[in-house]
Amino acid sequence: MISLRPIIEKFLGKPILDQTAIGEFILEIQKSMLLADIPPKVVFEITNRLKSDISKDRFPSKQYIIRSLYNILKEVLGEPYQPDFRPRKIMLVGLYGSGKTTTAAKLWKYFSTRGIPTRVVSFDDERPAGKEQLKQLVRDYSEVYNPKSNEMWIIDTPGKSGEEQRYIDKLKSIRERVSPDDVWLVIGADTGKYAEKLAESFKELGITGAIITKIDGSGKAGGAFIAIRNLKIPIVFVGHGEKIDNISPYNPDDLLTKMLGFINPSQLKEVLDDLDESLEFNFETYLKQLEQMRGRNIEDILSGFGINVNVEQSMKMQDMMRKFRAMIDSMTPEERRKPEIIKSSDSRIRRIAKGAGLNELEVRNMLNKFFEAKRAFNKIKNDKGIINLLKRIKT
Ligand SMILES: Nc1nc2c(ncn2[C@@H]2O[C@H](COP(=O)(O)OP(=O)(O)O)[C@@H](O)[C@H]2O)c(=O)[nH]1
Ligand SMILES: [Mg+2]
Repeated sequence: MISLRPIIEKFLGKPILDQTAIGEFILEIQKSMLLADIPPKVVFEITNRLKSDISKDRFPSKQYIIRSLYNILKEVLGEPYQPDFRPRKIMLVGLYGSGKTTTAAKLWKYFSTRGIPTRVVSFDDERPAGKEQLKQLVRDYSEVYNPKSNEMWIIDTPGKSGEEQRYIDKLKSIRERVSPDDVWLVIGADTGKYAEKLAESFKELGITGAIITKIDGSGKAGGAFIAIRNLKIPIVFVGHGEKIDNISPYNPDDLLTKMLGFINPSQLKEVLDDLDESLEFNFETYLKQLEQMRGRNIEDILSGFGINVNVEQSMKMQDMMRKFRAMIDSMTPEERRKPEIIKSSDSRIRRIAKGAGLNELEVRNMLNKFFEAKRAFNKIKNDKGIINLLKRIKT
């Protein structure tokens, strides 16, 4: 199963959130989704929506971006399935080997252990072994189908072998005999994005739901889910192992959790909230941001934030950044973490000025700019510390 967690962590670790960082994040998400066999059309829909969400906020924070991705994926993955326990006739169809017979047995177990009398019948006359397989797995195998019965029925069918149209016609004639309430398409997770084409080829049968099997063994599971969701076919159950109780009603939250690599949505929330708190504004975080800006053009970085500067302003900024660096280099680790202690100490200011090759007035001025930026930062609580500072240098 695809996990976007490494990409998200890398993104969260970026000291500066500019257009380059956002662009790189989106590109990596795209790449990872395409590799997980999510249909390209859907991948671009997701990232285009993300881009448009981001552009709605002039200064989007990392939290805002991750939450937006979370919400978009949640919408794409659709609603959880609430099993219907009224007696129904459920016909399973799907390719040979997709897991129909196994799923028939699993559904029998699922319903009968919940007190719903359930019978299983097989219309698979092409593979007599399939009937034997079922008889071994379920207690209530029925040799004959009784359309008038008031029980739940699970109807197994042959898989595709031979020519396409002959196969579909055969399923249609079974469908007529059975008159099912539901026709569920069983799809192996390894089908990935081809699940979409596959589902189209079964359309004539009036598919009312899809079951995705073998999600335990496929890196393409995300692709199959999203391809089916994209066709607006409800996903009803999910098979996650060879054992008879390895089946669960579809729950997009589980899937989302796996995709994002967090244990559950509330853990994701915790991670984001922690991040809010960890956004300390001090010279240590500053230094990290300065490191990231090294060798890059200030004008480019700022224009990514919608701030335009002229050559003169840009030179003034470069000069200030250089002085800030020299100042931070002359600070003790404690001073970097707690800039407040410098402000009230003439001897510290003197020492830092000397170490940085600046005069004391310059150090005081720069400290003032720093605290101004910090106040603004605390008000909006985003992570553009250094950008805030640059804005202040500009004027
Ligand atoms: N790992 C795993 N294997 C599965 C799952 N569902 C079915 N299988 C295996 O897939 C193979 C084909 O299953 P079967 O039910 O015979 O497919 P059918 O041809 O569609 O009836 C069997 O070896 C099953 O044990 C699943 O959810 N996980
Ligand atoms: Mg079978």
